[in-house]
Amino acid sequence: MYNFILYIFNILREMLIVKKGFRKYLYIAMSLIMVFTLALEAAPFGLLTKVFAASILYPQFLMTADACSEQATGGEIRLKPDGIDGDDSSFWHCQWSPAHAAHTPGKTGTSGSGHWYQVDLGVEQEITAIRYLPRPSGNANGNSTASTFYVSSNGTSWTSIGSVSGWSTSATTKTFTPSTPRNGRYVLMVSTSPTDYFNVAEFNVEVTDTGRSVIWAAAQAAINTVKSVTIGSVPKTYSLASQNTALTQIRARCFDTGSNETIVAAIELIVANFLANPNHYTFAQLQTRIGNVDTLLHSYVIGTTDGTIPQADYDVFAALLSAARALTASSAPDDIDDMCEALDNSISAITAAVLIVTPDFIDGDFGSYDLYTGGFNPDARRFNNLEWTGNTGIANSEPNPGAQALVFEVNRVAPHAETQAYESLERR
Ligand SMILES: [Ca+2]
Repeated sequence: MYNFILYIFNILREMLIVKKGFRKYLYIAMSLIMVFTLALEAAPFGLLTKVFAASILYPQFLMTADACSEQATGGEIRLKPDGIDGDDSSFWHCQWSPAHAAHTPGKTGTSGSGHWYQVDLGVEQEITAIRYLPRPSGNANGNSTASTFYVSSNGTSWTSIGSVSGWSTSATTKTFTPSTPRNGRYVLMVSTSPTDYFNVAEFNVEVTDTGRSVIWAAAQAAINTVKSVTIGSVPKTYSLASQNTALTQIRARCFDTGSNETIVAAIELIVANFLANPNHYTFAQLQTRIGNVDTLLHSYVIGTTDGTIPQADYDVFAALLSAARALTASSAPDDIDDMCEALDNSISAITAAVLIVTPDFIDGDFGSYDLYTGGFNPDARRFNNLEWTGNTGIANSEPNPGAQALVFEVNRVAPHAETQAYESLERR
């Protein structure tokens, strides 16, 4: 950018090559300016390059936030990280309930008083601007209209880089630009008006672009991937601890020195390692499941009558148990996961395989009954009023409500065209 401007400037100067009168003095003046600008740009200053260097938004995921207080209890929780989460609708707010001990606490190391919000960039940057977005419209309590900005290299010694006043309370982003870019790792905003409250929906810092955007973009994509998994304790989910470890590692790589390619590769490796290690069942959990299924299966007799399990079904479950017992503690974690899931599924499958040859409501035993958990027993609908005698609360001649949760016993009294003979009812 700087060289291009200088190039254009030189062309214009050469166009004034006729050296007499006003043009002569203009030529001399432009030549002097060129010499001056070249001197400014000469090593080690490079001042013009800095002036023309592009600013870039510093990633919020590399920041940590601190503040004078936060609203951490009650119906509305407004925490410090809410100001750097990229979400305009969430916001940090100084504590208001119970009332803040001192509503103008000030910031140690700065003059004056006022609620404050600060971010740690993790590493020193050349700060070119600070953006402040107050809480969403509808309630402007604590929307700062005047404030002073500071930078620090250590978080304790602060240097003022300017103040603003007269900002509107509207829920729009305001930008503070220091007179010159300022170096700092910590950026502090002390609100001086209003004095009762302060909030921050989004706090952003613009810095001089030093060519790290490729790394930041890769890190952001990596963070999105790591955050996209399901957190839990069962297989194919990931532990919260491993997710947090991966996120910490990704952020740490962003501060590494080295080529962009090397750092991006390291970030991608972190993601790959994280994804390759979801939760697994332990071998002990497999053993427990084997014991449970074995006990259940052998609680039934192999047979063809009520309450028995057919030989073919038994063989299937016995084969599953045999395969499960063949696994060892050093078997592939995925194999142990799959077997645990298969054993879990077999619990309901074994129960379903147990024979019910005679429905309870036609077994001649009034002490047994069918329970349909769906709200009514569909088999009860198969009998018309006259045929229904199962419910002890309904006399033979009274209408059948038609939707029974319990069917105790059904006795056929008279045929009906729409009635299916109970003898032909299939086992459910
Ligand atoms: Ca927010």
